[in-house]
Amino acid sequence: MKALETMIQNMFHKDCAACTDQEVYEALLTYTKEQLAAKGYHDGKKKIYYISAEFLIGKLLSNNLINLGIYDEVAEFLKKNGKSLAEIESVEPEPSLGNGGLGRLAACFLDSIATLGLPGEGIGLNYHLGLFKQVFEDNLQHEVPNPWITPDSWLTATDVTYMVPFRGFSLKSTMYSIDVAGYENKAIHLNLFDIDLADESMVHDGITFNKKDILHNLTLFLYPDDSDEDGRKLRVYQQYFMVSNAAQLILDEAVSKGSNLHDLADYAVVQINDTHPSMIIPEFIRLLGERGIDFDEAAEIVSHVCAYTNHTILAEALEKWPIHYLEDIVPQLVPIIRKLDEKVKAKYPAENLAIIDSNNLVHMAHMDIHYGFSINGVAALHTEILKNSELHQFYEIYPEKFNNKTNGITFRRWLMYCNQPLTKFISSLIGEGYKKDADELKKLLAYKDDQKVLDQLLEIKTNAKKICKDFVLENTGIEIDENSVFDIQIKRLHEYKRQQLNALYIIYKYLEIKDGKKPERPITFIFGAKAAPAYYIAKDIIHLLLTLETLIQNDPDVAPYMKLVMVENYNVSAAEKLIPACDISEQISLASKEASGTGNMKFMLNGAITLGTMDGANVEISDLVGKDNIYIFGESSDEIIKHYEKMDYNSRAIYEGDADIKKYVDFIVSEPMLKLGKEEHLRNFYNELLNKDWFMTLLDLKDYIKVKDQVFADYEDRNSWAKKMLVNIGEAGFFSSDRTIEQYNKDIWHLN
Ligand code: OAK
Repeated sequence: MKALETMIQNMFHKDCAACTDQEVYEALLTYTKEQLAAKGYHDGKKKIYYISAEFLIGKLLSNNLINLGIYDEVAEFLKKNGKSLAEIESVEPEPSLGNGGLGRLAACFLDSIATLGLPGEGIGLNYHLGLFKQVFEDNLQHEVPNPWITPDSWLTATDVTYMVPFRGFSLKSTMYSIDVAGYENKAIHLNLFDIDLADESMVHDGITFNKKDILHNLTLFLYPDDSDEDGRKLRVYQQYFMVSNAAQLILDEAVSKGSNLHDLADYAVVQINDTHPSMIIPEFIRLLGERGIDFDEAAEIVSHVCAYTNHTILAEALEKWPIHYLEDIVPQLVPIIRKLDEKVKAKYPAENLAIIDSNNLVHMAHMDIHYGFSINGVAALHTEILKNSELHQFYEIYPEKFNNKTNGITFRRWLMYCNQPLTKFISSLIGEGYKKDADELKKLLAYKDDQKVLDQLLEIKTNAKKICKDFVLENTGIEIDENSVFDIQIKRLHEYKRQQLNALYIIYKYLEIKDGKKPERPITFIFGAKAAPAYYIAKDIIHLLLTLETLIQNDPDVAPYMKLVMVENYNVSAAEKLIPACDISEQISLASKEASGTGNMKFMLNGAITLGTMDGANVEISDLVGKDNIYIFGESSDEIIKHYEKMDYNSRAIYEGDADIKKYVDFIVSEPMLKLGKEEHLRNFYNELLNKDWFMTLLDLKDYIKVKDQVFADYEDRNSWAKKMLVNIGEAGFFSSDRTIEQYNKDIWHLN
């Protein structure tokens, strides 16, 4: 640590012990960046370019130290100087470059690409104010900017710049680079493009700004509000800016390595992360045209370079842009897209295969499937649903393009960093091999009947709950009990994820306690979720949860037996605090709707037991751990798909036919709730449940209550619960993103 000591002296002319946490952080940042650069970067003839609108990378200091193998040494050095690494970390701002699963997956993938030594990089945008920061006021979500770029940050400006042409003007870009360290390996780059004139000062009243001022607003926010046309057009501007930069960079790199561009596929493979980057297909064709390659050949070349991942079957998330938007913004792409569409129509005239449909909407996913060589879903069930229903018409013509890549998570962040006591314990039992070969976690299964091991697992969990308790107190002001059961649902707020189902269980439990039926042990329900700013029902559900939080907290009959806490501004750092402490992992989406889920994997790895539907990767978790080690409820995806086909779901009939359900639903607009909450929001949601309930909350409510009560009962047999925990951890190896990336490479990318 001599070099670090010298660096601190040189930067601040004093010893580490005399520095502020901010100063130590800045020194560590510089030191770590130098260490990463000194290790070097993976390179090779062919490279994977992972293009994504989101990279939810989380704080980087500790992760980099772990991957560089110097975490313990640095922590020790700081301790000797009276500092704590944990406190220094709190100075680091969390980059707000993502929204949910797709963005966090991209971050885990970069970690694994670097760890496995594959030549690759991530390409995205440098949003100055991120998604948004969530603040609660009067039990409502408000959005404010989430600035994260400081003078000293992980971003390094490069001299790479391009011109990106739009109708009427061009924008100059600058590329910024973040190093992503491989675990005990070299690094790769995450390259983020930005405009030079971004003007944060135009933002007022929360996250409002002039959506037309593209020269200054282009890289302010991720997912700007698209409830009006200006917002939707801004998204198109962003997407084209991202992919035009990416395509120019990729072509330049290939040429610099000796490509004649006819052989581009020998130099580059592009993974299109959902449809936000889909315009890279026509953009490549345009740029290849400028470099002398005719249309048909360019289309052929691109078809060997681009692969597409689908992350959702929700219709509203499948992007379709009106062709006139593209004419207004990127007219140079329109003749190319029309030609691509004509080629398709000449061969496959069916409307549901068209790129441009009869309403003049451009279906981005359709373009990806026709002109990419691979399409994958992100969990086994999800891929089957794509093949058999959502994209069935494409599967019939291109069966060879379809493949599954079940998601994964990086164990460096989601175990070795966030749960160091558990990591040490696992290493003491089975050695360190699992850190590079996650399958070795299976060795833990040999300890299933080892009393001491089971006791220690429970103790590690209780200690994690104590740490989490401090975090929750600081975040919410509510004191929770580490001896209560921690039941956690953390994910974006969406009706299909059914936080409202959990809320109805909480109402049921509240009324039971009021009736004198107290739970064996207090329960702590923890939520964390942001709602998209223009998604009003999601915001009503947040209001419902926060109102219930207050109601319970204020009720002396109930508060000793249960608590509800909703963490404000849920993000990666919060997840790192909550996941190690979880007993029950809530994965309760309406079957068929959650493409995979990755929180489910993080919880499992940290010894939580899943309570879920047979949806997304829950199905694979269930297959691995067996039915004694998971709690499944609700109708199957086949049954749900049939309800949608037959349109036979009627929530009001369920409500009217079941006095209990009626009681819980009515409670939402009962006197005690209306006294604390806002009638407009509570009624809005109540009416939604009764008149629509598009994601079938009431369908599964009774079964959910029954199974969840069983979970709480089983929790009391501490020994058998500890066994379940051990099995879950032992079987989690399959969900390492190293496995996922190996499969992408073997089946799609074919890098050396
Ligand atoms: C975000 C924007 C558009 C389309 C999809 C998303 C998204 O985040 N999808 C999520 O991707 C995760 C990673 O594959 C999955 O685990 C989640 O199930 C899915 O909702």
